[in-house]
Amino acid sequence: MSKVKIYGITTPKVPWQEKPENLQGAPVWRYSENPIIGRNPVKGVARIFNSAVMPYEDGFIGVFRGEQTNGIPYIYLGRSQDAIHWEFDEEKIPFKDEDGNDFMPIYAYDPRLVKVEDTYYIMWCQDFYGASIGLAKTTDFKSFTRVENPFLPFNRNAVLFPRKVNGNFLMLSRPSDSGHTPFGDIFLSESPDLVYWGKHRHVMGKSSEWWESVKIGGGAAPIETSEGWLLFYHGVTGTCNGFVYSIGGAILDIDNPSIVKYRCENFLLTPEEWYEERGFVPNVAFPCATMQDDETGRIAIYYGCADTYVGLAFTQVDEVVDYIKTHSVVRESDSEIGRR
Ligand code: BMA
Repeated sequence: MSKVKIYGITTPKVPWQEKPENLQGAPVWRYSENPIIGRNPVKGVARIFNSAVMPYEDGFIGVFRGEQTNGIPYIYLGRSQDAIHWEFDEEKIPFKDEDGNDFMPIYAYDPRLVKVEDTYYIMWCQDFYGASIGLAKTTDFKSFTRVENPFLPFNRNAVLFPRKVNGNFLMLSRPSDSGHTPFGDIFLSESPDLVYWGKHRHVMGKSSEWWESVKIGGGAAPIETSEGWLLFYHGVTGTCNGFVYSIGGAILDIDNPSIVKYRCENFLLTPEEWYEERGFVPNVAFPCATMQDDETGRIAIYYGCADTYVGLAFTQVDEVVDYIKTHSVVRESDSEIGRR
């Protein structure tokens, strides 16, 4: 039994490998058979990456960013019995509007999948006169209803919290620009009904640590723990050869998640393996989901690799929380309520 308690959806079937004995640095280690999804995974799709999964019925389900052979990204549904080997629908997810009419985005990428109460929500980046957030709901993974776009353009990296806090839905997002965005902090917004969003708060900014000195963005849905909301996010640095995306970790206050309690000054995982360093966009580790088991404290992190593959990494809640706390540097703009 782990010391740090995990709440919310947990599963003893979470994929797992023990920590390698020679692991250096942060207690996050890669699955030895990575990448778990290779190139040309389904007809008409050249690459799947930046995708989100969760337990469903007696197995697992996921929403996957598929780069079609015409280069346009879209979201595909996938199913698995072990959360490692996936089968994908050949058809894109068929979104409808609230009147039941087809309502397909022009493009769709970086989906997250979060269950709040009895409903599954998918949020992604799409065109709304510029890159912005799309939102849809389903209860059966057969019909998918889009609800109002939560935010104005430009915005990316939206992820809902897995439960309401103080009676409201909460969503993290990263306001951005129309291009590849050389800036960006994580913000929090609240809604009573998923239609009207407000009470916007600054959560945390890019930092003076070089690995996240250009921009940061929400990653996996925050995990509720006895220490606060455990957040795996991405941090970006700029080099003479372009951006490098790493995975970072922070813990947010449970009742006021715009307050950062701990924030790890070191990355938890940075591109090192061939499938992270080499691909359509080199040097990208981009977390979009986790699955966890409350009994053992095991956490599996699903992350996009080099905009080409899906990778799997593991950590244990006590170890990662301890590492984040031991290496925590929280600045004033992180620890305040985030309202100006
Ligand atoms: C971001 C998004 C991600 C992508 C990353 C690296 O702006 O487009 O989907 O993984 O860039 O290319």
